[in-house]
Amino acid sequence: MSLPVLHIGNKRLSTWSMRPWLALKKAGIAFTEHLIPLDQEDTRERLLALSPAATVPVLETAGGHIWDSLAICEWAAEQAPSLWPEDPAQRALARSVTASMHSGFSALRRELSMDLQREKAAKDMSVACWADIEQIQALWAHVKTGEGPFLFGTWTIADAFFTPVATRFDTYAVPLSTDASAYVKTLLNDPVYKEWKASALEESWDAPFH
Ligand SMILES: N[C@@H](CCC(=O)N[C@@H](CS)C(=O)NCC(=O)O)C(=O)O
Repeated sequence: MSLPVLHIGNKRLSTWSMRPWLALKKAGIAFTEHLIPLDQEDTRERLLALSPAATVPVLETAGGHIWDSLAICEWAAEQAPSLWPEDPAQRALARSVTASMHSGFSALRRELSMDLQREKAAKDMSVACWADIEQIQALWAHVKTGEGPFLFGTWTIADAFFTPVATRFDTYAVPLSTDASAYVKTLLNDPVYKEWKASALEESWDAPFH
């Protein structure tokens, strides 16, 4: 059977694509990747050919196409259960913080867009963005077990969802608590993330068409 194909956006920019890419790699699930450049004249048409959501990531499997970063991560966790914590209460908590990231923090997402090629520099931010930054740190402090470097000790999907946040905190030189800084460092020094980043730094970029 042929390998699943993970359709992704530009590695430099696509936070949603990064999450399942990290999860599949961490799970040791073999896949090939296919990049669809974002913001080009034919992007929407190419995305619509993959899913009615017209977004990346999409995982093309023998059983069908799966879209949405969280759905793809859940597919991976069915094969590699260690992508979530083993303890049911911790697993529920991990799903809660992951869902918070998946559906929230819109000011942070809007104002501090991920760009792995951007030169590190602070930026003016709205009150709403500062509130998101505070809330994320509070979330981390609430769940972090202290038993390992990641939120739930070993690496889980929750860490995949916060890795793009860590890149934003780094790129935009956001001042953080000591614990939050240490966690950001852990995420950014992770070898699997570094593999993604190395490709992102090599990407060329065609100007957006609109
Ligand atoms: N909730 C979706 C969001 C996916 C999303 O918004 N992806 C962006 C790229 S990062 C996209 O495909 N945008 C459509 C476009 O650029 O035309 C997920 O988790 O996968």
